[in-house]
Order: sequence, then structure tokens, then C-alpha cells
Amino acid sequence: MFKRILIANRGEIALRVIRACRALGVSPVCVYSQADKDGPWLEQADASVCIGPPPSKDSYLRIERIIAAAEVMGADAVHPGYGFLSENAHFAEVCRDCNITFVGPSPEAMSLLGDKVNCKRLARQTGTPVFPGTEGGIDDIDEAAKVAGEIGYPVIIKAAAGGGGRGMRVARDEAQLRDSVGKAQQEALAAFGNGTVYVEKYLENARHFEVQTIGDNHGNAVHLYERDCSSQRRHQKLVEEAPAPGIDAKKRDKVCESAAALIRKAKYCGAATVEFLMDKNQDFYMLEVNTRVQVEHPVSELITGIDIVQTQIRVAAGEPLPLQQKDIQARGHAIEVRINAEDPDRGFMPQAGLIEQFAAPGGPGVRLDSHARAGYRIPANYDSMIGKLIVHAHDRDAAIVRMRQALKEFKIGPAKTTIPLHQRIMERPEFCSAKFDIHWVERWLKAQGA
Ligand code: MV4
Repeated sequence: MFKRILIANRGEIALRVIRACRALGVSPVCVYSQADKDGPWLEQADASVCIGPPPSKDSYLRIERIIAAAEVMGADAVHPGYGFLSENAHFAEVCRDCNITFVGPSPEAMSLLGDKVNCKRLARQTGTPVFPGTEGGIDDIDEAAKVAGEIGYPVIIKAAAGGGGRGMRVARDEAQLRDSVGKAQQEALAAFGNGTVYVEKYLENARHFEVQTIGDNHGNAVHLYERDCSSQRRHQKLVEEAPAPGIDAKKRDKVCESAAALIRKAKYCGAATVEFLMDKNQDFYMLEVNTRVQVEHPVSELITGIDIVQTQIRVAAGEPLPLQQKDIQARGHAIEVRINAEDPDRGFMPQAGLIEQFAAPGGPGVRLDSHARAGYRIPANYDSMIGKLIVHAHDRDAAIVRMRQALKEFKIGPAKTTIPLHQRIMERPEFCSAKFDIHWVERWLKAQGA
């Protein structure tokens, strides 16, 4: 096991990694920006070092400063959390060159899965279902138009290096396709330094289904079942749950197994999420693979009883996965809501500033992952998420009841948060009956005049 892990992140995920380090007897150390000098999570670390001014590009994204900090503090591993450098293959490579273990996949596995054209090719080989479309990147517009004609419109043009909703265009007929491909290629080149784009069938009213997987350095990979993340706005997830409600058990097992097979084939070590869209017939189509721990990992932890962050660290240290697939069972239902310091009544405007009141919810089956507390000042430079509230209960209805009560107990002020929005979501028939799709929140908010 490692002696010391440097956490190249901030906020709730830094605290989450610190907790996992303690459980494993590993010393956690942090880097922080000037804006985070009073970050409550730093009190929990064994040491911390300032790596620069508030903007991420001058601090949390500065590879050479993070490596220097790891060397100065004697860390033998780096945990990147999510965001920032977590999916940067160059960073993983620099860590390796400096004999610091990157808690995550090899740069090769990260690059392979991070390129969506390569990832889709690998998925076809492992029986992971994908959308019909071009085999690889488009180099001939006539060929792309031919494929689109065969699969039928609408189609979507995506950047191989894109992700999370960036670099996509929908085409509803051949004229739009011909108009869009060149523009999409130029945009992709400018945004990602890679102009490769591909075309696939566009699915209108899908649900977002994602499979949590984890692999080791010994050729093993397992899945921890799935999450439904359909409740989102502008590609920002608001609510996540596990398991996905109302899925046929056989279809679910099949798609989860196919996700684990993909990770195994990629010789992937660490936690990965295989994202899918699901149509109304419960057919699945892979979108992309996220090569990091995700914000919503706690719902999978609560239903399986497996600590994903501790497992990430164990496999990074070279241990084999402690569990086989047959030992992993899903129990009950878990729901997570993201608590963002944003004002939903003012276009989700971020709310920087002092938190004066912070009364945390509690009781059986309630988990709060947050770095915030009364007296904490939210910096304006980063993501507005100040915590995650997660509940677990024997079934979905009981989990919703538990979430309603936890939200009622949770008092934050004067900063506006997404708590009242979540209280309304937990009463919505679309949510309570799980008759929803990826557009339901935006449709509902629009109908509200928000
Ligand atoms: C799609 C799609 C429909 N059909 N691909 C958006 C984020 C990126 N991961 C992929 N995305 C989509 N890909 C096909 N073939 C619709 C989306 C999409 C979406 C997906 C998941 C969650 C929210 C979304 C919101 C809008 C569009």
C-alpha cells in the first residue's frame, strides 16, 4: 500500500479521498489554491501546500507544481478526483515518468477510451451495444451521407475528442448533415486539437443509464450495477439514483456485463463509468466512457456496500480486486441530489460568499458528502457544488420519502442553493413514477416559466 497520497483536487471530493486514505492507513496530503487557503478539508490532511492563484489554470491544472508538491511532501501516489486533471493522459504519463502512481488508468487505457471513435470500435468487439453510424471518423462527406441515409435521420455528429455534451450537432436531413460536418470538424479541431468527427443515429427521448465498473492490474474487471442520471439540466446532473428504476433484470445484467467486458478488454485499472442511452424498449446504446471516479459514485457504494474510492486506491497499489462479480449484490435503492450554491430562480446563477447557516440532515440511511459548514466562504472560481446528499432505503419509494425529510432538515443560508428545487423534484409525478427522460427537468422548468 502507498505511504502517502497527494490529492490533486479540492472540495467534497478532496475530503472523500482523505476519508478513504484514513481507512487504508495512508497519509493524505493536499495542494490548494490561494482561494482555498481556508478550505475545511485541508484541516483533515496531514500536510498541504499552496500551488498558486485562484484560477484553476494557475493552480489545480499546473502539472509541474503538483508534481513538485508530491515530491516535496514525499507522496508516492496522486489521486486526481474528478474534473481538473483527472482525465488528462499527459498528466498520468508525467506521474509515471516521475515514479508517482496515478490513481487511475494508464495513459494508454485513458487515451484509448477517451477517444470516442476508438472506444466505440472496442465496444463493438466486446458486444457492448452502440448506436449504428459511421465505422470510424468521417473523411468523405458522401460516405457520411450514405451511412446517414441508411440508418435514417435524425443523426448526430459528434467529436471523437468531445464528451459531456461538447462538440455535438444534430442533423435532421441530408442538407443539414452536409452543412454541419465541416463546421463540426473545424470546431472540434479548435476546441480539442483533434478534428475527427463521426455520425450516429440520434435518439430523441432517452434515459441516461451508466454502469459503474472497476478493473485491476491482473486482468479482472467487475461492475457495480448501474445508475440512472436522467434528471439533468444543460448536461449538469441534478439527481442520480441506483439502481435504474423499472429495468428488466435480464437486460440490465447483460448491459452491465458488457460494460465490464469493455473495461477488461481495455486492460483498465481503476474506476470507470460506461455511459449509455436507453430507449423506450429498454435497448441500450453506449455513449462514452468516463475514466475517473464520478460525482455520483456514492449511490453505487450504498447499494453494493463497496467503497469505490478505497478500491481505486487498492487496485492502483497493485492489489487484485477484492471481490468477484458473484459476490456483488445490489440491495435497496439510493438517491443522490447535488447541492449547488446556485439560485434556480435566477437562471441558476452561482452564489459565491459566506455560508452563515449550515444545519446538516441526519438519521438512518442519510449520507452527506460536503466540505462546507457554517463560516465557510464559497469561492467564485470553481464549480458551485458544495455537497451531495445521498439516501439509501429498502426501495425507491422509501428512498424518496427519506430524501424529502433530509431536504426538509437541511438548512443553508443566506446563499441560495438547489435544496428547494430538489424538494420540488421529489414531489414531481415524472420523478416519483420514474416516467422521465433526459429532457424532463428542462421541459418542466420551461413550463414553470423559469
Ligand atoms: C446522444 C443523444 C442522442 N442520440 N447521442 C450528450 C452528452 C454526451 N455524453 C452525449 N449526449 C447525447 N448523445 C445520440 N446518438 C443525446 C445526448 C444528450 C444527452 C445525453 C445524456 C444526458 C443528457 C443529454 C442531454 C442532451 C443530449
